[in-house]
Amino acid sequence: MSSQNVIKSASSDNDDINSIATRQDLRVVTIFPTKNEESTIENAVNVATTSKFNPEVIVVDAYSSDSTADLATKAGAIVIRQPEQMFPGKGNAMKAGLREAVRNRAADIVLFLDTDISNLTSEWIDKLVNALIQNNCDMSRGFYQRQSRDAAVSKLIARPMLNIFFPELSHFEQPLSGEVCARRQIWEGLLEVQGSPDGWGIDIWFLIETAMRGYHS
Ligand SMILES: Nc1nc2c(ncn2[C@@H]2O[C@H](COP(=O)(O)OP(=O)(O)OP(=O)(O)O)[C@@H](O)[C@H]2O)c(=O)[nH]1
Ligand SMILES: [Mg+2]
Repeated sequence: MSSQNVIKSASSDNDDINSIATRQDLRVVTIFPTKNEESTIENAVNVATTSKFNPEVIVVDAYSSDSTADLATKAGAIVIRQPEQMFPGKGNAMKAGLREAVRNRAADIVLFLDTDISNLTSEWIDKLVNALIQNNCDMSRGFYQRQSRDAAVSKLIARPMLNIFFPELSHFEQPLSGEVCARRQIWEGLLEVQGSPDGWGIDIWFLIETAMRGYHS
C-alpha cells in the first residue's frame, strides 16, 4: 500500500505532533470497523499491534453474527459495538470509534483500516502515520493495486465528481479507501458536525469536509 498526502496543513497546526519527542510518546489508535470478518480479524489485530507506533486497536463491530467480536477480543483489541443497529452503518461505526479514541483514549493520531484485507502489514500503519509526521499533513489516505473491475464507484462516480467539483482533491487514487489517517484535531472537528453520514457516505464526507475547512492538498 502507498499513502497519499491527502490534505496538507495550511498553518503550523501540526506543532503538537512535531513537538512530541518520540514515537513512544505519540498515542496512535487504529480502528477497524467490522461486520462478519471472522476470517481476517485475528490477523488484522495482530498485525496492527506490531506497528512501530505501538497503536491501541479498537474494533467497532456491527452486531456480527459470526465470531468476529470474540476473536477480536481474544487478539487483544478493545471491542465496542456500533451504536445503531443499522446496515450499512460504517459511518455510525467510524464515529463511535473516533469518540472512543479521541475522547476516552486521548489519541494524537487515529487511523482506520478495513478488516477484510488478507495481506495487511504493519507497514500500512507506519506509512499512513509517517505521512502526517514527516510531511506535515493533516490527513493521509492509502491506496493499493486493485483488480481492474474493482472499485467501480470510485472510478465511475467519486473521481469524476471530485475532478469537477473539488479539483484540488483530484490527485486521490482512491478517495473512498477505508485506509484513512488524521490527527486528533481534525477528527474532533469532524465529530462536532451534526448530521454527518452514518452509512458509506462517510468516506467521501471526511475528505470533502476536511478540505472545505481550509486545509490544502
Ligand atoms: N461496523 C461496521 N463495519 C462495516 C459495515 N459495513 C462494512 N463494514 C466494515 O468496513 C470495512 C469495509 O467494508 P467492505 O464491505 O470491505 O467494503 P469495500 O472494501 O468497499 O467493499 P469490497 O470491495 O467488497 O471489499 C470492512 O472491515 C467491513 O467489515 C457496517 O455497517 N458497520
Ligand atoms: Mg473490502
